[in-house]
Amino acid sequence: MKKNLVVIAAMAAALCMSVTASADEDLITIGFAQVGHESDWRTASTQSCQDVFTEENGYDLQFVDCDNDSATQLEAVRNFIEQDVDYIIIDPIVSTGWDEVLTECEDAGIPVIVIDRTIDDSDKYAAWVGSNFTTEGLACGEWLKAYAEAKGIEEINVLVIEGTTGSSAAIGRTDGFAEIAEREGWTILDSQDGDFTQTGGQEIMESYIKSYEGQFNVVICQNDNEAFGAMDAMTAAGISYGVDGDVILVSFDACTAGLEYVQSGDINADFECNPLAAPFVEEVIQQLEAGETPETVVYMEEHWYVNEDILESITVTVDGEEQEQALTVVTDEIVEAQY
Ligand code: GYE
Repeated sequence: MKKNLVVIAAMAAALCMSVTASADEDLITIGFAQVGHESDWRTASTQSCQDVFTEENGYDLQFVDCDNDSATQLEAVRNFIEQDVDYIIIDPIVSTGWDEVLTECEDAGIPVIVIDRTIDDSDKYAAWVGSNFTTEGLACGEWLKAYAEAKGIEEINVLVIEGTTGSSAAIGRTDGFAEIAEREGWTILDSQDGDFTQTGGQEIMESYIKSYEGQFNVVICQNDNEAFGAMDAMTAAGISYGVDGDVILVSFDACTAGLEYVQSGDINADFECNPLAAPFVEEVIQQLEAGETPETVVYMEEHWYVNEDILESITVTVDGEEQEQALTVVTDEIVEAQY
């Protein structure tokens, strides 16, 4: 009797294992080489993928936080090839140095989907889902022009705190803004890398204050976390900023905390970059699964947020085409609904 029980238990265990194994085999395996954990934006981006690519939804997600290190990111992709995952998602820390490893993915027959930042030296991927960072930089410049006019501010002396050097997000935002600054004859006193972090933003702002105190009236931070650091540095130095301050403070991302500062008037304007790409990536994967050809370029929808109701919209010219977009005054509902 005892012996039989043991046999039954063993059979049950074997059955159970084979059920799990076949369920696992049905899952689509995805390797995701994420940039790191440098910002609120990044946390929201990671969460978006972890929410969508769950076992319940039919996925097995292998997640690697590359801690803003390009070598780690290349290694992560190569490990995914070795594991023979079904798809690889890459958010490229920097925009170059990709062709070799993407060729290896192609040779292994693993489709790559790029999200957020772009890869600029290879086209060996199935699709890209993200934002137009140059448009964001242009929008920031056009807004500043219209805002300064509305406020009667004639001289514009800017300090820029850039994002990670070599990332397409920093390149696009820098170039877009610089195009308007040049057209308008503004002075960009300095433009340095704050690495998209709060500490980076604070350190760069502290050194800017030492070098340029009294000479600047605009600070452009290329993400919210840098803006929080810059605010701390300016507060400590007794420099006022925001809607009632001496310095116009502008940011990108528009995550919850950033929007709270727009609402309180500490940040004048925040140009959204939408991190919730995973549902669109899933669509691409499902199309590939069905043997269909997905859209190769998918842009996220985003808003431009302000504190004051003095301008209605901004028009930017992207690749010779005019695009008008409304400015949105931040409300409690908007803050609550944001990531
Ligand atoms: O703006 C920043 C993050 O690549 C668009 O990376 C993204 C940027 C985002 O660290 O907060």
